[in-house]
Amino acid sequence: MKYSMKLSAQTYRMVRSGQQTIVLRLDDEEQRQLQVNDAILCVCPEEGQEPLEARVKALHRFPNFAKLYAALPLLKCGYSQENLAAASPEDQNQFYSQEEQERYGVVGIELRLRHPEGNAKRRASMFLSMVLRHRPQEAGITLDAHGWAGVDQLLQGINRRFPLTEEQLEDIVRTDEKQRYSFNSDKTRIRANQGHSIPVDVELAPCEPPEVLYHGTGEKYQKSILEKGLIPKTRLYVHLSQDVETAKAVGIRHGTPIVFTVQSGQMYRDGFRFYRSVNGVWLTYLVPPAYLKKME
Ligand code: HQG
Repeated sequence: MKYSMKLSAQTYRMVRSGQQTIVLRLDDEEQRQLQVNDAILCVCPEEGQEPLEARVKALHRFPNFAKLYAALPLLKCGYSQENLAAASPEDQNQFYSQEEQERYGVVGIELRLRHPEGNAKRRASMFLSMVLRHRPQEAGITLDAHGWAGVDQLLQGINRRFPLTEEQLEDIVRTDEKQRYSFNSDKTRIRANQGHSIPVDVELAPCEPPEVLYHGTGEKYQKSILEKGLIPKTRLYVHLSQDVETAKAVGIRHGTPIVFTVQSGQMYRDGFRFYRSVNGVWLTYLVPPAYLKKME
C-alpha cells in the first residue's frame, strides 16, 4: 500500500538532504495504518518539488511529545546543532492542540529514502570505513600497526568498486559528518580515527573523562547489558558519547533507542582507562553493570 505524507518546505529539504530521518506526527487514524516497510511518498505542496520516495524504517510511538523528545535523537527529527538547545516538546503545540496530542498519542515516523542525496559519496565513504576499520583485505591492502594505509595503495585498491581521485578522497575526509578519518601531515597516509575491529593502535593517550558519559543502544540489548555490562562486541573498545543527543543518535542504529549513563568519573578513580579519539568519541575497554544506569 502506498501512503503520501505532506511535508513543510523546511522539513522536505531536511529529509531530502538526509539530515532529518524522523518525521513527527499525531498518531491518529491515518498514521495508525502505517506499518514498517510501507512505501511512502513525501510531498511538499508549498514548493511544488519532486515527491521523495521512501519506506517506513521504524515507527516510534509515544503517549506524548515530552516522552518522544526525551527518547528520540532530536538531531534526526528536524533540529540542528544551532537550535537544539532551545528544542522543546511545546514546539509541537503550533501544529497539534494539547487535546489532540492527549487523545491520539504521537509517533516518530523513521524513513529510509529510496534515492538519498549524495548517495555515491556516502557509499564510497561507508566502503572506506569498512576497509580502514574492519577488512583492509577487501581493497587488497594492509594497515600498519597504527592503522595507517598508503593513500596511493588505497585509491588503487578500491578503484574497481569506487574510482576516486585524491581530491574526492580529501573531500570525503574533510566533510565526513563524524570526522571518521585523518591524513598524516603530508597526506600520503590515511586512517580511521576510531571504530576498528582489527587490532591497531591509533596512539590515543589515556585521559580523564568527564564525570558522566552516555551510551546509546537498542532496547533489545538492555537486559544483557544490565547483566554483563557494556562489552566491545566486535570492536576494540566500548564507544561512549559526551552528550545525550549523540548517544540517542547512536542508539537508534539498533532499533528503539535507549540511553545509559556511565559513571565515568568514578570508573576512572577506580582505575579504568579512558581514551578520547580525535573525533571526540570516548573509548574504554568495558563498563561493568555497577557503573551503568538506564535513563528514563
Ligand atoms: C551493544 C558509530 C548486549 C552495544 C557510532 C551496541 C559509534 C551489548 C552494540 C560507533 C552488550 C555494538 C560505535 C552486552 C554492548 N549485551 N549488547 N553486554 N554490550 N552491547 O556498532 O556503540 O558511524 O559495535 O550497546 O556513532 O553502537 O560507525 O557499537 O549497541 O560511535 O562511525 O552492542 O559506531 O559510528 O554495536 O557504535 P557497535 P555502537 P560510525
